[in-house]
Amino acid sequence: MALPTSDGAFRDLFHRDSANPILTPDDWPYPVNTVFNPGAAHHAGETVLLCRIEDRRGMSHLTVARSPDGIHGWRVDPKPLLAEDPGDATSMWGVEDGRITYVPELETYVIAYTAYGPSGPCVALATTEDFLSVQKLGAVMPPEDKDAALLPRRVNGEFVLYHRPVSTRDTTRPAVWLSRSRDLRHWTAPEPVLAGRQGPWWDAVRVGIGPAPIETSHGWLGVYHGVKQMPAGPIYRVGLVMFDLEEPARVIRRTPGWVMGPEADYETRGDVPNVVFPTGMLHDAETGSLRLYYGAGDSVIAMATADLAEVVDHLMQYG
Ligand code: BMA
Repeated sequence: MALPTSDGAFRDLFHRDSANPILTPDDWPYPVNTVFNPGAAHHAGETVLLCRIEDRRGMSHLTVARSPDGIHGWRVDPKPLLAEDPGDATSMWGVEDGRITYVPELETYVIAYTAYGPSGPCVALATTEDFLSVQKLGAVMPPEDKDAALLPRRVNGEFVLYHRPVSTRDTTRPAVWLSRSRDLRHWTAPEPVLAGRQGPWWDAVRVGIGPAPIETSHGWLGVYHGVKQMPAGPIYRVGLVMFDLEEPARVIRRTPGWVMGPEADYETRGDVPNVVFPTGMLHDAETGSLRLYYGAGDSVIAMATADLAEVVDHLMQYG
């Protein structure tokens, strides 16, 4: 449902698929608690989702699901692609929220995920060519840091990783920063990119990057989550941002309002009610459509489509 306003900020750009939720715990070949926050990729003519599963101990792992059209006919792997490592302090409590980027230069997919251990969540990377096996690069940012996504190519000779460190001075308002690297292993000190707005704003409490941003002629199109704290709990919604193509730390456009928020019943209930948490975005160059994959209520996976040109037009009206 659109909520029209004078500035168009709430325009209905994203359309929920009628098959939503497209993946739930009932689709899993083994017992799980919840299925959410998937990374997305085109691979071998199919859509691959790298789904976060919370098991019945409370720990998370990442498992692959494949579908011919990205909506129906999912085939779920019988075991995880990435899981907790009891011998590794950074991931002994599991792995969460993998965002996938295909990097043509490396001819590989890079998975940026949250490794979780006693020191807190931190950003880790792994690569895969086939979604059957992975090469782990391990933790690349110290805790507490999460919500990382890599750009698909170097900018001025360096790979660029958005991530969300928590400052020890202001632990209540985590924000998006970025780091740069020539080899995906050694990263520069974080540079601030995007902070929550203050007071009553829908994204005042925290913001984090969603899926890996997509390159457009106007800039890098990013989707982010923003949180508002209500007496009944937090509300996670979705906003749009455009980063400068040559200077991806520079925000050139940002929607004032959210473009998607929890409305459907599968978004307003669940283990964490009122959460729409986008982690996968695929662009179909032939049709110009975008598919946004997201966790709903931290319990199931849903998808919404949009038209890339419409999304960019909408975003470009805001300074
Ligand atoms: C964030 C992350 C996500 C989760 C979201 C809503 O901080 O932990 O994994 O989906 O909160 O609970």
